[in-house]
Amino acid sequence: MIRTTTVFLLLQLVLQSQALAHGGVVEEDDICVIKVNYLRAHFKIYQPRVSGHEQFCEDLPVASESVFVMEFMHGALQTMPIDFRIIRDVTGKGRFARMEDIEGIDDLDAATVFYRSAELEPDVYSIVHTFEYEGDFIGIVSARNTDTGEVYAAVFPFEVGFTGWGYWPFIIGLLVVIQFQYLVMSGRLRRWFKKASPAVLVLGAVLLHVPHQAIAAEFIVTYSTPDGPPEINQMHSWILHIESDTGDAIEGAQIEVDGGMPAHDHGLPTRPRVTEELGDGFYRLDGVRFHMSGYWEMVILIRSDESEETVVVALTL
Ligand SMILES: [Cu+2]
Repeated sequence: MIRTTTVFLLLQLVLQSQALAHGGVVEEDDICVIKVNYLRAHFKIYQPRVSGHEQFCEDLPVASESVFVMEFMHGALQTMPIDFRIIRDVTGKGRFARMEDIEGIDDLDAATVFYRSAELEPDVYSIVHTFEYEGDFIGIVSARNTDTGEVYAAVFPFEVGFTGWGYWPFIIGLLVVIQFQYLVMSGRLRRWFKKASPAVLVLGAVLLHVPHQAIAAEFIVTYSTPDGPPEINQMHSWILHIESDTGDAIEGAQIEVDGGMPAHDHGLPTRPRVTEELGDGFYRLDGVRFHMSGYWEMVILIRSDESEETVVVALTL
């Protein structure tokens, strides 16, 4: 009887904590979507210094450098200047804060921890903010329709220092204790230990070595990243090496680089360029940046005196 009551109370706690409404960011099919009025954008946050490529929807585990990325799903957002503000939650509304609550703040600037004034971005909007401390914050994204002057806004309350565990450790701990007590009392534990045979766990690890190489009919392109492996949102350089299929270094080639994520149907966030020919078939490619993890393709167009070829370099971040 006691057991039933405990479990019932705990269930109520769980249901309550999950019923809390979220703000302008919602999860749809495992991806986050931010709704700025009727306009939608993919939304994700990275904390590259602490959790690498892991993506967060709104709540962040620690106070650290955080990269907020919006990819527009609606073309109209490309023509609308967007500003981005992060404030401490001074509304007292927590998860339920709305635009009216933001408008009711006396001194918005005093509560603001980050502000980027309105700017146009072609297809990806990103900001970087380093949180100095944990707590409750509210993000406000506004987009202005330059024709009508109308302003659309999304308000999303979030927490920094969010463990995501809620009451779960407490609940699991209690259930373990209850179950253990039950087993001990019924004498089953001793019998179970006697029966259990030693289990051997074999972990198979397959290391896939993917050479940094793409092969076309005419040219073989290899690349290296002298500053270490590419990190999300980190501008970096590549050193390309181009040789013919017979192994001769290709010098004096014209190289153009494009690319993107085929699965997401978007291009590169930057326009990388070859800035220097280093000789012996080596070229420096500057301005490479990947703003999210996943499968990327770099499409490299190479023109030499003899031929012209497009080589696709695939990489997964
Ligand atoms: Cu993508």
